Amino acid sequence: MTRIAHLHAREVLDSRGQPTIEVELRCANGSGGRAIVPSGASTGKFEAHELRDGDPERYDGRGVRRAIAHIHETIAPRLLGRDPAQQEAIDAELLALDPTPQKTQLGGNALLGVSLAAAHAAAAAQGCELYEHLSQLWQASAGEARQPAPPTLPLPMTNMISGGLHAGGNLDFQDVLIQPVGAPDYPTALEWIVRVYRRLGKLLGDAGYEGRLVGDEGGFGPRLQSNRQAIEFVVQAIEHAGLVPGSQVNLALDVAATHFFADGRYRLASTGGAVLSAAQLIDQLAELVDAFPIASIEDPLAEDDWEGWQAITRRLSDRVRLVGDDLFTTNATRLQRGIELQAANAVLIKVNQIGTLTETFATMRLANRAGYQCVVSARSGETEDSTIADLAVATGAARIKIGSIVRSERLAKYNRLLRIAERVATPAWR
Ligand code: 2PG
Ligand code: MG
Repeated sequence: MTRIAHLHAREVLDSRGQPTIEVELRCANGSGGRAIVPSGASTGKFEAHELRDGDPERYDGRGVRRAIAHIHETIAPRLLGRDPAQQEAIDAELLALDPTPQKTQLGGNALLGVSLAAAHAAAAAQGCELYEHLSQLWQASAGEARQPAPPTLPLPMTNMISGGLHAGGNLDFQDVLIQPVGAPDYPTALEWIVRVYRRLGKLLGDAGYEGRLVGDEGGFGPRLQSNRQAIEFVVQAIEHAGLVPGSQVNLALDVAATHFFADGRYRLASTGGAVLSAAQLIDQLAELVDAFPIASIEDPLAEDDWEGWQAITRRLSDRVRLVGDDLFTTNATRLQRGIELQAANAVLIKVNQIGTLTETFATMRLANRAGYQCVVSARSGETEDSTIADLAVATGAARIKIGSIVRSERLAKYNRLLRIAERVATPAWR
């Protein structure tokens, strides 16, 4: 066992050139750990609060010096001398320091940086890989009631075409993604993804669309006619890659419907400005599921539209994973409500939506108990930090969503999984 001797936070930049927090934690035995906090663009309103300075003189008000001051002045004095491996105790201390529901006092970003850095430091102190340490924590957190799954490699769901708030184009849906479900192992899955991505770029270019400009997560951002056309291009790219759409590589959508929902209606720009009720949007999505090998739809409806969520779950849950992102915001209380209402059948897991590792585990445990699939996800604003790769492995999560396979903040995670795959070979999807 060792003790936390020093806690230091600094401002660094994320993949959009926005400031974020890096926390570095040093232990008495000389080991240490470091973590960087990600940041979303299409955020849900129930997410943990991202504390920004609001000073227009620096980074247009998006600096994070106040949150960093909270780490140095309020959090550090309470954590010095503690064992970094005591994750639950550390996170409980963080929550005691900021008991507000959305971590508005100290900032969810301040709490998360410290929570994750502690895990990194604890792994280093034990001389083990981060996923091994996280696996120990995960197993312990499950108690005796249920033996949690051993570490596995998650199936990547990878962004091919970007729309919504992540790209400058005209598509309403935020992502059209692929899932290489027929791949025998993670390295093969990754090669298939890259192959499809390359074929897609060529197809878009040949058709006169921009086949190289990419959105925030590296997916192509062409100005297409419709969401449907984006899906058609991706199916064609799978075929051109010599793979079978459906059995080898299927599709997933992140509709991110919250961002085009206003006054009880869904307002689609790319289909001639159609204004739809929830029932009409569900009809359109069901048509797409009938026409294409779509296996997963994230945020098909808005974050407050519980009735719409219930309706789509009744209609499609036997064929499609319905993933709650803005709906649940990795929050166990909201997920519990979803389980009771039978809304969705999968949950997106983003550590910065909730703010501590312990709370993330709690949400994932609840999901596992209720048979909801866990999809560990990056944010659109990311960095070289690859913690979520280890988290997905440690918890045996079914899927990981990192964005596309270009841009190094994404590849930090894909490449981390390649390293882990040398030691943990079992794919979560087979
Ligand atoms: C999402 C994420 C990642 P953001 O909606 O699932 O793709 O986007 O980080 O902007 O919320
Ligand atoms: Mg989403």
